[in-house]
Amino acid sequence: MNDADCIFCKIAAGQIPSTKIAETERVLAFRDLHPKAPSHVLVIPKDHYANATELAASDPALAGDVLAAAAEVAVAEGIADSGWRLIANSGPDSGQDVFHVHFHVLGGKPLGPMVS
Ligand code: DGP
Repeated sequence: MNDADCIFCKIAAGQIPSTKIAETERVLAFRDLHPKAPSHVLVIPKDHYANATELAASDPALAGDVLAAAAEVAVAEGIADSGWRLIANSGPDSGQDVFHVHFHVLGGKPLGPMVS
């Protein structure tokens, strides 16, 4: 599955450059263009799903692969022990900007409380 107008589909296909951290057949991790923490990596399924709701309903095994990849990224980034945050903005109220499901892996400093 692929959406011709989707920027993360283009990154997954190598049509737009990104700084890759990890890659499997179905999952890609790459640095966020506008990092909000010393370590800020986006983990995506290469297939196009609009948000976490759609991914979990359509392919829960792939959702698990994405979660496992996020944890591996945290280890690779050296933030697994100090602590890290996993965020998937999903839908209008969340402030989601890119409508290809992505999980933010954030860490490398005390992150403070979650926003309400
Ligand atoms: P969200 O608000 O949860 O949809 O976050 C989208 C994130 O995607 C945001 O932190 C910036 C990042 N982003 C947007 N366009 C690009 C891009 O072309 N390359 C990379 N590496 N990150 C991008």
